[in-house]
Amino acid sequence: MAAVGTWSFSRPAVEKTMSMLLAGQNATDVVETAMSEVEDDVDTGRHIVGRGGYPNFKGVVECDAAIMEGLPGRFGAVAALRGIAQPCRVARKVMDRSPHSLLVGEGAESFAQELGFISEPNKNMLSDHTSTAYQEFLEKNKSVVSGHDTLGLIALDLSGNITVGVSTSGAPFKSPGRVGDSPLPGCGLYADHTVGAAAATGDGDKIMCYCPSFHVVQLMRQGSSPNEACQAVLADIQRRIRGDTCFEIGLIALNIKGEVGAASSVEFPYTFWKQGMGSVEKLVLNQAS
Ligand code: SD4
Repeated sequence: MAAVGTWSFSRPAVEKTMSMLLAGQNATDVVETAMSEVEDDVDTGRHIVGRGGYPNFKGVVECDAAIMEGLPGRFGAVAALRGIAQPCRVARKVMDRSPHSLLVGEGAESFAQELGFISEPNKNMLSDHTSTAYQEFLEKNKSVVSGHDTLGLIALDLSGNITVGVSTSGAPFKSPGRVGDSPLPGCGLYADHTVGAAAATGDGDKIMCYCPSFHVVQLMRQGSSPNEACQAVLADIQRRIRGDTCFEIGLIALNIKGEVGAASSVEFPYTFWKQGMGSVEKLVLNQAS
């Protein structure tokens, strides 16, 4: 059993994952529950996940989320979803209950409503912080918020099942309808039950051009450790952009032996737990000295 999550704000999700895995729950239930708690809490998501995420340039919160099990064909995602505080739960329903894999916008919202999700007015999706930031954005006519974040979470359960989930409100003050890397399989996340799983965070408009999560899992399949795989994928991106400053990207990976790895182009805290550890540990890559 093991779990890893992106950024410091994944700690409560990884702690929840730890306690649910120790109670014998399966990886998919654990990822869905742990992610949705962060999504619904305006304080733990760094204003970039679910309720309390930054809105688009028209002031409307639009979320992307996805979940992928290691078993073939087990993927569900939503994109540009409005009014639903826990998009990861809708992504799970897409995986389990829809003949499709990715639903967007109004169609995703209608699907959620049909399954009993309550669609909330946009004002309930904003927090005091994001309302103020949006007013500043309107007044200055430019974004006063920098950086990109996604909650990514990978869990490996007692039976060896591995599941990865991601959730984000996307780039702050983005164009309405903009979709990032997070809900795209192979880009924001990927899992294979014979190998392991990976997730990405950062500038999704760039990340989606490189399919880094699939690439990490492929390298692990060929024998790389999670850390070697993440580092090799980042090095490959850096080689392909030929010396330009690398866009913001962070990668996490977990293999089915419970080994963890990460790589990033920026300072990147992530949190990790493995069976035998008493508590969740925070690790930081590229920490500024
Ligand atoms: C995205 N990778 O939508 C995600 C999260 C993000 O600013 O970068 N938010 O591009």
